[in-house]
Amino acid sequence: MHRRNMLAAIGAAFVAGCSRIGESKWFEALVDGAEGWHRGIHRTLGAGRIALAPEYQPSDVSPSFRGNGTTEIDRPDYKAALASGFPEWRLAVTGLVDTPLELSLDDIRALPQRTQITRHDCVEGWSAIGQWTGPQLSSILALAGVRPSAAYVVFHCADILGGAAYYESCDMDDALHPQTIIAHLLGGEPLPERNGAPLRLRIERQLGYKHAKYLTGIELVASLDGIGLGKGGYWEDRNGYQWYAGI
Ligand SMILES: Nc1nc2c(c(=O)[nH]1)N[C@H]1C(S)=C(S)[C@@H](COP(=O)(O)O)O[C@H]1N2
Ligand SMILES: [Mo]
Repeated sequence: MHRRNMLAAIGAAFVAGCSRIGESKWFEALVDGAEGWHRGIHRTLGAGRIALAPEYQPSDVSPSFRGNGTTEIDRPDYKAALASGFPEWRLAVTGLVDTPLELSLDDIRALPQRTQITRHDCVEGWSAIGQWTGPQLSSILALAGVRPSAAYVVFHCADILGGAAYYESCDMDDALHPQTIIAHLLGGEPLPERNGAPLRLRIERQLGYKHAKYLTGIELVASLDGIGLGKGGYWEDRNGYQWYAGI
């Protein structure tokens, strides 16, 4: 059997088993989000759930982490917020959650933090290694309480490109992955504007365009229909980029 098919088969058996056991709220949430789950199984469930992206040493960090896509937001409100350290910036957590949240940067900094040195790969043909710090997305989702019907997390951004807001999305597998964090520090310093100040997603098993910058909201949804043009991300909608951009 082809390795990928074998993993899918193992994954399907695994999910069926867990579904019967229903041992935790998270498992129920994952298993009940059947649409997204089946899409997930189609790739590499089993290995995918536990595989970590490589992490590097401080000596491997690139001297400067270039910016790409939107690298500045030319709006007076954003510039003023940047200058004052974003005291009023909020990350809204909405959609299929028990408790919608409005998190300030202080709230984000008060959560348990993860620091990881990872390589960013952009489809345009460049890579950089950076040290990112922030809470795991799973901590934020646990605070909000994800409803069983949620299958995807949508990331809303503050920048508007050609009339449409940048956005991205992932399934619950990547959302709950330990290396999926909401970063507020790069190299121990607040994110520079070009890298997505004040908050950006790091989703380390996927390509650069999935790492949404300038985050304003996280929305839990059952389907990606009706979000943007329906393909799960700004570039997925426009250039036919893959929704699952595994590295
Ligand atoms: N909000 C937003 N996020 C974004 C983009 C963007 O234009 N806007 N570009 C994406 C692309 S294609 C890449 S490669 C990375 C670049 O991150 P960097 O600017 O920190 O290098 O951000 C991604 N996230
Ligand atoms: Mo990119």
